[in-house]
Amino acid sequence: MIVSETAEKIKSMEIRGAGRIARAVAEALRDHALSARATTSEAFRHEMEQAASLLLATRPTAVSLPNAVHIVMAGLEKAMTVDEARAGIMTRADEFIRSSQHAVEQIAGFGASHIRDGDTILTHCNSEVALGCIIEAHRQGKEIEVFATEVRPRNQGLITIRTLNDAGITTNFIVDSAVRSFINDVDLVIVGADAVTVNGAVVNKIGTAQVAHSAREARVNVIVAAETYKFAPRTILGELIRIEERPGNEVLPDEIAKTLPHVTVRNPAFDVTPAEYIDLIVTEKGAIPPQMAYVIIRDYLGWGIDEFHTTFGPAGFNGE
Ligand code: RI2
Repeated sequence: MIVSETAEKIKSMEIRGAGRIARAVAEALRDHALSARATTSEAFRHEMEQAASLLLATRPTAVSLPNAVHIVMAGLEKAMTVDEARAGIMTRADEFIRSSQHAVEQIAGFGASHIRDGDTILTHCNSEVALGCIIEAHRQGKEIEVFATEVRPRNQGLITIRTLNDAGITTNFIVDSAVRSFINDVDLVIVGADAVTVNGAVVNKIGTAQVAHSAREARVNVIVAAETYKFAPRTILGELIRIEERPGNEVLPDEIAKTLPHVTVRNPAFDVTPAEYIDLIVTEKGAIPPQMAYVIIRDYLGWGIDEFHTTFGPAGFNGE
């Protein structure tokens, strides 16, 4: 797929979910490298950087996006010729896609072991990795039941209940505001993540913080399923994750909004759940307490602070 097409689909959320976005970006950069016409390595690098900028500008919150760009673009390092640069990008993109898919499978295995026979699980939004854990537990023969939220305004809960239904898992579909009413029937909350900061806070679909708060009050454990490339290295430098605010007409149709001149619709797509509301983050490298997020950034993303400045400039890495 051409880069502008992928960028458009990410913006419109036709391609959505932090992991899927990351793989789509890697694929777009790979295809761009393959079709680039540049005849000098400088021109090739410039073309790739333009493509990367277009992709980085699509959605600001899921850190899997700039992380995937960073990982793939590192294929340009040390390349002397166009052929070497092209091969570098393509190899890194293929490796990223493969390891991302593998991570989803590994997390499913680790996450499933935290689900007991007879558990009722609540999930919010549509997370490939969180659902992977639930489906794997079911596949292992555990009797489980799920509560899935609707997820206003984009209704990603509909994708979740379709997936759970197709897997043959007994599921209760509830409106977002019913979480408090059912939390005492729930044994475990499992959600995904768009970003994990250095202090272990989790940025995920709007409403996750309320779910975690209810769970905390009811003494229900909260597990976050997140690949290591959803951890945000630049938060070490004090950079904050930008929360995407989407158009108001996703919440209230324009025809109604225009009759209400004193009303402004606010539509943040994500919120921040503090580390103390989270019991465990399950990554493909194993489960960690959220307070150990720094170790994941240091040991598995492996990026020193110097690298932020050399590869993308002081602030360019986050697409801002
Ligand atoms: P996986 C989604 O964002 C949801 O917030 C979900 O929890 C998160 O990405 C992670 O998804 P959106 O794209 O990578 O629906 O686990 O705004 O699939």
